[in-house]
Amino acid sequence: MERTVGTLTIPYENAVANLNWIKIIGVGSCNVGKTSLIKHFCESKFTSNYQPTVGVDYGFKVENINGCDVRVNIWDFSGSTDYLEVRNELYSKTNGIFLVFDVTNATTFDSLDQWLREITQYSSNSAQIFIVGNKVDLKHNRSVNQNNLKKLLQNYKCQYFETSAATGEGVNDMFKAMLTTILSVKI
Ligand SMILES: Nc1nc2c(ncn2[C@@H]2O[C@H](COP(=O)(O)OP(=O)(O)O)[C@@H](O)[C@H]2O)c(=O)[nH]1
Ligand SMILES: [Mg+2]
Repeated sequence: MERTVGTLTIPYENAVANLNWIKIIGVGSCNVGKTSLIKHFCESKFTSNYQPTVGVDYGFKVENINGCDVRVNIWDFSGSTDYLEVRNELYSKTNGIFLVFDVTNATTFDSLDQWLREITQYSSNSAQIFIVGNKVDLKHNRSVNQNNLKKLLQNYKCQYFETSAATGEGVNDMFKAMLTTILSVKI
């Protein structure tokens, strides 16, 4: 449709109202790949240079899920406990949380319990929680015990996804499943 530069064909309020706004946050220990997963989903990028997130990282994307346009706002919380106050603030009004561990680093898996306690304390009950085992491309270095993983998933009744931000394996599937679940609860 023709339009003059700087003007919208429909009022701004209507354009924005047509988009469902969704807030997703990524949590988990440092270095597990939260920023990389967001970058992959929002910008189809991957970098192997590690740049620790200071405080918070942000990405957004407009996605069409089952005929519904959604603007997804994704926040990457720093895994460092120094930023506890920032994280607690940002937990508010969250629709979905992806809790990431690194399948090659059992310590990051062991800390999931503590993260789940923090999540249940600070986020709203309606927030959908997904657990993500990232770095599955490093097949030979897997070190997380599968039985412990099964037990954790049974305890918390969360959906589980395996991803590689390096190859992209499972990344879009994970975010799309999150969005579909969030929309089905929201609408
Ligand atoms: N091999 C591999 N490396 C990854 C993957 N995801 C992230 N990384 C690397 O792990 C490091 C930490 O990633 P980053 O996204 O900054 O982690 P964050 O601290 O959780 O945000 C970086 O060097 C990434 O390149 C992955 O799926 N596979
Ligand atoms: Mg980060």
